This record gives sequence, structure tokens and C-alpha cells, in this order.
Amino acid sequence: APRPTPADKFSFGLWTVGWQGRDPFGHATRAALDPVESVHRLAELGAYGVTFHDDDLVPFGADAATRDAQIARFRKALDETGLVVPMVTTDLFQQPVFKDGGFTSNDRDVRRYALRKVLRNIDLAAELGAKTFVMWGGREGGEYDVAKDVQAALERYREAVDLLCQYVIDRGYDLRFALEPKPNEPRGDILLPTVGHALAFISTLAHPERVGLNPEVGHEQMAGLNFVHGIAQALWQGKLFHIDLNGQRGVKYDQDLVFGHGDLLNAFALVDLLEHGGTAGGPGYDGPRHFDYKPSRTEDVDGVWASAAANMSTYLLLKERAAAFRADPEVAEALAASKVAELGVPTLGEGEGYTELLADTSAFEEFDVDAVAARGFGFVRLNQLAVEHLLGAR
Ligand code: 3MF
Ligand code: MG
Ligand code: MG
Ligand code: MG
Repeated sequence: APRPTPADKFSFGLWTVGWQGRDPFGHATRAALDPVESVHRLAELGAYGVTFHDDDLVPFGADAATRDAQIARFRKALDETGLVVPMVTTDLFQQPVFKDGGFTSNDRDVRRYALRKVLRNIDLAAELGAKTFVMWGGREGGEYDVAKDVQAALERYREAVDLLCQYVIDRGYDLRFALEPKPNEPRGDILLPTVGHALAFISTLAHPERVGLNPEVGHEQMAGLNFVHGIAQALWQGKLFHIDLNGQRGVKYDQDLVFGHGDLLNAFALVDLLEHGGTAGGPGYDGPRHFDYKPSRTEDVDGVWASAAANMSTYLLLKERAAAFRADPEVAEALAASKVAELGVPTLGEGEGYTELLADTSAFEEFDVDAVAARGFGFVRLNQLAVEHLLGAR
């Protein structure tokens, strides 16, 4: 398998490789990892970046001296390895105080405390040179429809994000926010459950240009949605600020499998989209390829690093396969037969409006509905070529 290098821009959260395997039904199966060790191991494996929640790096409630010492150790590891911190995120979900959410808790004191916690973490993100601040509102939601005024909650969510944007602008930080949608888990229903909900929410903000998305493969697939479609829309709207790559097998709990260990064909199309963009000149993605996966609790510590490496090699293999797909003349011919590029041609001609369209008898009066309806698009042949490339059979 191809060997990853920093130029591939692979990054991992401390909480991913550091996951000890604790789940609602079972105890931890692995010892805790020191963030400093994780930085060294990730660098050896070829990653370029590491990300973290405030509480992954510094234990919640630690005093100022402990916090400073831990940050200093981490910085030293970054300097020694050359690893960067492209993104920092916030933990408003683990501590009991956030059991009904942070920005949208029914308790106003909790909301004010959550904002203070995040402001402090934003300072740290800027200090470490992060360009993206991710917010996953894992506890923003509920189980009981009568217990949460969702309109008020969205108002408070907006109030929080507006305040954080204003803070970043006033401090002159080169930092953008990325909201991470998820439909459920740990709450029965989480606010901003999908890419679409989050995009609509962003359009209501005071500084919408500062806020984009960090979609996760498994989160959209948990809702039965097509991740590639979600990413394509986020790119089209200029909102793909960051991405969480992993694997998920259908509508069930959040599996956080290795990238590609879920819907492999969708992962192939995703890498093709990120690397090559749309066929009609739509943009690709040049940000970090960030893995938000969990080494399964069946694995020992060697399995942790093997699974971290697996994410990167799967991505690189898919990238190779996607390039081969694009370079294959038979694929080019099948794409043309399927009129894939024709969708990039505007439906109306240059300077044409409805008057000209109404005057065009070839568009309607003389249009041969039956002949066109009888014509196949050849999509299955095209998809089979993709499968053959994916399987290394071409
Ligand atoms: C949960 C998640 C989160 C977010 C993280 C922000 C703990 O399903 O995906 O990981 O990714 O909080 O980056
Ligand atoms: Mg997740
Ligand atoms: Mg997940
Ligand atoms: Mg995630």
C-alpha cells in the first residue's frame, strides 16, 4: 500500500486513537494513551496533523499550572515531530453539567458557563495556529418533545455562534468555525441533525462567512443519507471547511469504523469528489483529510496503530483507483454516453430567457418525447466500470 506523507494532509483527533473502548455496555479494553505519545506515533505513520477537544489535552477541571504544563509538553512534541494542529474542537458533551447541552441547555447558567469554556478554548486554538474550530453539539437536543422548545434552542444556538464569531473577529484570529451535524447519539435527537439542517442554520447567522461545516461520513449515513451528496452540496455552497472521515454500515449506532470499512463504493466516490471536484468544474477540497474513527474495542494497542495506518492507506488506495478511473478511455466514453458532463451545460442558452424558450418549437412542439424516453442512460455500465477500478480489475 502507498506510504502516507505530510503532503497528503492526514490528521487524527487525540480522542480517536486515544479511545479506550468504553461503551454503554462495557468497560475500557485499553489503557489511556499519553497525547505526547500519540503525536509521535502519528508523525511516524505519516500524518501531518493532530486535533483535540480541550478536555482531551487537559483534564477537565485541572488547575492553571497543570494546564500550562500539559500544553507545554504537547507543544514540545509538535516541535519535535513537525506535526501541526489544523483544527481544535470543544467538549460540551462529556461532563455531567452539560447533560442537557451547552449552548442550548434549558439552564441559563450552564449556557453562560459553556460559552466561557469555549472562549478559553478558542484562545488556545488560535495560539496553536489552528485555522478551524469545530463544534459538534452532541448534547444539544433531547429525548422528550415537550421538554425542549426547539425554536428557543435554535435562537440560543445562534446567539452562541454569533457571540463566538464576534470574539474571533475582534481578537483578529484567523479562525473559522465548522459545525458538525449528527442526527442522534448520545441524545435521542440532536439539533442540526444533517448537513442540510446545518447549512440552513448558518444562513441565519450574523457572520455566515465565518461558519461552515465539518460533516462526518457515519453521521449522515446513520440517517440513511448519501454522504457524497451532502459533501457535494457543502462544496457547492463553499461550506466544506473540514471533514471527518470514517466508516459506517447503515442506519445504526455511530460505528466510527476505519475509513472505507463501511460503504466502500460511496467512499470511492467521495475520494474522487474531494480529489477531482465535480465534472463541470465544481470545486474539490484541499483541507485536512481528518479521520474521526475509533479503533474497535476488540483491538490491543498494536491494533490501534494498525487501524490508524489503515485509514490513510485506504484513502491513498482509493485516490489511486479514482485517478485510474478518470484516466481510463473507456470510462471517458461511458461518461460521455451517460451525458454526465452535459449536466454542466446551462439549460438556457446565452442570453436566453423564457421568451426565447417559449419561441423554441424544438424544445416542445417538435420535441420527440417517445424517442427520448426510450433512450437509456447507461448508468449501470458506468458504475460497473467504477466497481472494476475499485476492485483493481482494470
Ligand atoms: C461524535 C463526533 C465527535 C466530533 C468532535 C468534533 C467526539 O460522534 O463525531 O467526536 O467529531 O467532537 O470534532
Ligand atoms: Mg462521530
Ligand atoms: Mg461517528
Ligand atoms: Mg466527528
